[in-house]
Amino acid sequence: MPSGLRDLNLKNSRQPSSPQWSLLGCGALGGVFASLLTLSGQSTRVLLRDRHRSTLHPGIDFTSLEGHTQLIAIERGFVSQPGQIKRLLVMTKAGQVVSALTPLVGKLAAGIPIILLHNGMGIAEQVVQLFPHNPVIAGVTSHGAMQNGHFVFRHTGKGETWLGPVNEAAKAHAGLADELAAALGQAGWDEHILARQWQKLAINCAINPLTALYRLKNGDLTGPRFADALQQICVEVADVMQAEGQPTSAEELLRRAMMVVELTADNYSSMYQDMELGRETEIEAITGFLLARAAQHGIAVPVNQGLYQAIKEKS
Ligand code: KPL
Repeated sequence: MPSGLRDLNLKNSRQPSSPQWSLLGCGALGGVFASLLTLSGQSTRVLLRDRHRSTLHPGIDFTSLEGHTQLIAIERGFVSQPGQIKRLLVMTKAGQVVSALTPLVGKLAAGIPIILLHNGMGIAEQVVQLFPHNPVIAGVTSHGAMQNGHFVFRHTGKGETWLGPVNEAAKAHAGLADELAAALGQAGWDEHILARQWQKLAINCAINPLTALYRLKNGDLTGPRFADALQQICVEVADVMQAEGQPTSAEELLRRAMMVVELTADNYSSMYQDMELGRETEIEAITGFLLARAAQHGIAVPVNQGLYQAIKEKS
């Protein structure tokens, strides 16, 4: 038990047999979302891989934004025997979405919505191929989270969350955003989620590789040291976005990125955390996706290319 655990409140120890939410991917952000959903009274089951069968844990050790620590009882299930799934929230790292979902092919009933919340782009299209009879919803979130041990999570930043349809069937599920809002304080539905995904991708291209390479907090990106690099990253991303039919400008992207830098000044980016812990980063789905789109349009993106290579070499 971590020493910081002061207030042992075992919440929601009685779970209904079929939870409202099934969550795949209980990393930092997944753990925080599972905690917030449970605390809001929405039953949540965390689906783990079979290799975790023998790992015992009494629940999630959750520290809120206000610094209040409590133990939350959480139902655990296993991907091989997932039980009845009403809706599936996927919060694995981008690179693991497809492999985590593959065992559920043939087990997930048609019509059950799959909600994808990860950094980067290019994954949702693969999920639609895997599950042609399910509504697929893409989301972006700017909440901050940290994992400080096995099932030990801290909510480090209150952000915004947006969901939107990837396929036609998903358009009937706008109400899911209201349910998430009840847990997170805010969540919205946007039919044009692609635009928000690109905006988030731009922010991640700017913040994540630099903070991971130079081992910095997000807030350390302010000031003259990184001004040129950030400017160049945004110029290149804006070029690609415009070619993709996403109206934007380098100035707008830089302004948004710097706003996030300020709002999350004390946080370590997810890529920083992944590199520190020796985990696979999301560079492929973030900068890698940008490079692929840039290549299709014949646009040179040398600064992003350099950051991509540097991260690949270091991880
Ligand atoms: O999404 C993020 C991440 O760390 O992956 C930002 C917005 C950069 C916050 O740290």
